[in-house]
Formats: sequence, structure tokens, C-alpha cells
Amino acid sequence: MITMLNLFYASGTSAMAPHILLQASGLPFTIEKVNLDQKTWANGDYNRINEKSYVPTLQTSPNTYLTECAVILEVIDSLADNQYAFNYGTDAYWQLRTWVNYIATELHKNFISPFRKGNWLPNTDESKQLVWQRVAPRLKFVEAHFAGPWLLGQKFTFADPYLFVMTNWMKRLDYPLAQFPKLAIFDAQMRQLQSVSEVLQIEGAPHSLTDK
Ligand SMILES: N[C@@H](CCC(=O)N[C@@H](CS)C(=O)NCC(=O)O)C(=O)O
Repeated sequence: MITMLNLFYASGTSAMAPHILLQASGLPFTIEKVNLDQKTWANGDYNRINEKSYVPTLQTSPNTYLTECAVILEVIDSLADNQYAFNYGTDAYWQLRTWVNYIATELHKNFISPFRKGNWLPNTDESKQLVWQRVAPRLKFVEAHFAGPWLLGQKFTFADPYLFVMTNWMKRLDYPLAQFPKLAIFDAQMRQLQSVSEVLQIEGAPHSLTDK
């Protein structure tokens, strides 16, 4: 049973997606900042919270810790009366699930540098280039199928904050967002949302791209 919502995050990471959704939803929640370099948090060893050793983690009871961004997003949506999804089992619902899976497996994971230990964004010109070769065709696919004004059309869904993490990373890595006009508009539109500007302010400077 869900008795609490406590999000373990690090600034500017994929944890920003559930953070935005929680902030938008008005659900009561708390946050715990994780030091990913040291794998620590305010109360010690973060690996005892999540043995996968990454963020996000959503604590939903004193002894329950949920992991995997896509699942955490859906859990938050379910607690927010499914206002960020389509009715379960409809074509639109499966489309949403397909997109979230695509973002998680084709985009999120391909933004990770193969040369760094753990799941980290690229930090050298060479790894940035390699990652770009992988993500560019996938971003092109998103651009081609982006419904607008949100990824799946008129409804803001839990796929949108996750996609925003990707456009935010494009900016951080100096990838050419302007070559993807729909994504560039989407990114600007997301930044207009109160929940997004609040989360950007709360999280502050993103975790550095430098080596651990
Ligand atoms: N499969 C996980 C991946 C999460 C992930 O890649 N987290 C990154 C930040 S975006 C992280 O914590 N990296 C630190 C590390 O792996 O050491 C998910 O979908 O939530």
C-alpha cells in the first residue's frame, strides 16, 4: 500500500521526469537529493536504497522503493486519477505505453556514454559524437511522429516530462535542437509550465558532466 511519496533524485537526471509529474499533480511528496559521485544521500549509503545504484527511486512506504523511471511515472499517474494517461486498454493508452517504452529504451539509454561506468551522459567530444550518432535518428523519429502540442496530441501525458528530460539533455550537450523544430517548440513549451520552472529551480545546477 502506498503511504508516502519520497523521490530520490539527482539534479538534471531522468529523475526530473517524475519530479515534474509530482509537482504538477499536487500530490504531497518529499524529495531526497542523491550524490551520484559518492552514491550517498542525507542518511548514508544510497545503494542500500536502490541496489541498482541509480536514480530515480520512489519510496512509497517505509519499506517499499520503486525503481525504473517509466514505471514510477505510471505509478504517479495512477495516484493522480490517471489524468496524465488515456483510459486503460484503449488504443491511445497502448500508444502512450509504446512511446514511454521508446523514450526509456531507445532514447534514455542511448544518451548514456558507453565509456563511463554507470549510466552517465557523455563527457568527451568523442563520446558525445558517438552518442549523437545513436540518438539523432531516434530523435528524428520522434520529430516525424510528434502529434503536438504534446507528444501524443492535445493531452499532456506522463510521456511529456520524460521527453523533456531528453530535450533538456540535448541542450546540455549542445546537440542541435533547432534541427528538430517540433521538439524545440515542445522544449520551450515545457519550460513555460509552472511545474517545470519550479523543478528546474528546486533542482538547481545539473549534475556535472565531468568524470566521477
Ligand atoms: N533503467 C533506469 C536508468 C536510470 C538512469 O540511467 N539513471 C542515471 C541518471 S539519468 C543515473 O542515476 N546514473 C548514475 C549511475 O548509473 O551511476 C531507469 O529507467 O530509471
